[in-house]
Amino acid sequence: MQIKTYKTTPYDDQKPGTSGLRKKVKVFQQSGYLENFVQSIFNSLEDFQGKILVLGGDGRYFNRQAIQIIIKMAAANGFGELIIGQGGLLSTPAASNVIRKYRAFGGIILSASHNPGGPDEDFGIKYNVGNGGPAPEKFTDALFENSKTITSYQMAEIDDIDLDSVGDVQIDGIKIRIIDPVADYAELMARIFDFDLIKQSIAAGLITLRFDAMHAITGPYAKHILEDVLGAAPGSVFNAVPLEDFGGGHPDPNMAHAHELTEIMFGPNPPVFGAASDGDGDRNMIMGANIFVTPSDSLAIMAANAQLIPAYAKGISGVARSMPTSQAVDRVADKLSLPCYETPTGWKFFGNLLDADKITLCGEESFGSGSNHVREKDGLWAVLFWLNLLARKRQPVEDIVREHWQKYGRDIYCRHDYEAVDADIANGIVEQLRNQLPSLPGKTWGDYSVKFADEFSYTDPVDGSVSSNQGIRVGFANGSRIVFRLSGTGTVGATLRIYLERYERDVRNHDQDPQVALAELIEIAEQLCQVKQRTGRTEPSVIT
Ligand code: VG1
Ligand code: CO
Repeated sequence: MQIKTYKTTPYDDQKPGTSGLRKKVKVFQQSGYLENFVQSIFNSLEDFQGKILVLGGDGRYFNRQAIQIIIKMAAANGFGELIIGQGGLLSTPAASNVIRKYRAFGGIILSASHNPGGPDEDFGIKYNVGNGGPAPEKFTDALFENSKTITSYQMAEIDDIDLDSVGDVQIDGIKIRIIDPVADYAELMARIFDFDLIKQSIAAGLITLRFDAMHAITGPYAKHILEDVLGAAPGSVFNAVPLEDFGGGHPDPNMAHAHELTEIMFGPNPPVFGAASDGDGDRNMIMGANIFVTPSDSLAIMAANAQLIPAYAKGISGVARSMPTSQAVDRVADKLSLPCYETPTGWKFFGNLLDADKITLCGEESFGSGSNHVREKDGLWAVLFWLNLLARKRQPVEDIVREHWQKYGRDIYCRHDYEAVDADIANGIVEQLRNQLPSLPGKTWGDYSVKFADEFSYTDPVDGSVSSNQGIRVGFANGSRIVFRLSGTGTVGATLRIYLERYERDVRNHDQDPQVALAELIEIAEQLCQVKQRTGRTEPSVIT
């Protein structure tokens, strides 16, 4: 194999965020930009010669071009085998599964997840390690350092690979396998859930469903599993063909962006169950007839009912949630005497806990949940979990949620995002919040008296690594909480996220609109951070 070395100069902005490097496509199209980042990944790895690298993406604009470049670079750098999803496609959870199943050294996933796609929109790339999970911070820090000093990258002088034909090709020292992106994943799901029972419930008309794939990667996965295997009516899965620009929308499964599904579920004659997934298939939104289940509640309900699912019937070892996720799952863990961990935002922090079997289930408020079956959050897995639960319980989604609240109380929750805020203003807000922390305890607004105020820092219980500055927490004596943090996935300016939560034990108060129930906390949050005042905005860009 002919290998050519190209001289390059470093870019100074290749620091991975919450989930890899995300930038505008135009940034990635700059000369050597993608190549520098990929070579920096390889330069940060050791002992991978001759081993397997998994490669796939969410199919967004630039996916195919990027894959051809990465194939040539992986070949030049000495990988022995590449496993690539047909068409260059692999959902994020499917990629995690393929890495694990074929004992790959690691994988490169091309995705900007829920961010829009297209020539003027976003692209992303991240490296996952051998356990199938996102590389830990130690690795991404080293990668960033390498990207600042890189002087050259290597490419094999080979032709573009046909990504559309399943099968193996051997090119000099490297084997390239194009696999069906859905098959291994579908087989894994069939091992976790009671497919026969779900199938019967669908056939009997007990479960009717709609799934919005948002023109993104889960289309082919959901169509195959929900319609072909489980027998849901044709058309149950809609927006099922992945498009390079996701049809111009935000492939983000929440009521703001998945409005088609929301209209169906709150419209006339809604089906029993509704769900949506994001650009790369790792997020999920769960709905029932006339009800939206918050991701934090969904995680808690899954934990409380895990024994009804075949793969978790023997019990779960523990649970974890990201810090801004509501405390609903903590209450379940408490009742079941299970360990419960609070981690920083981002799936990479769950990896060690899952590997060490300290937890079985985990989730984030940002529409992400998962288990030890892979090392990424998994949208369709959550959907199948709920379908299995519905088939077992034979109750409407709403009843399951209300009964859960009756038993554990309700953590009324919402998140306000202020997107594309000027970076200096956003940093000023955080700085100012940080400065206020020592003076906050004891401060009182009506029923809300501050019990603690700090900046979240996490010490990994498995490897002892410390991650600081993970968000500002203000906790109140009545159990309510406000969290402030800056997003690490955006590509324009800064995004301030404000997470609000209030605990309500009394069943008579469970039927409240979160925006109303949380009004006082929303006002306190503004007094603390003054985002409206500082940006001149009157309301958040998105409320979820
Ligand atoms: C957001 C979410 C976080 C999630 C991350 C990646 O990060 O808040 O919970 O893990 O996206 O999800 P941030 O830093 O913007 O708040 V995905 O579906 O983009 O891979
Ligand atoms: Co995603």
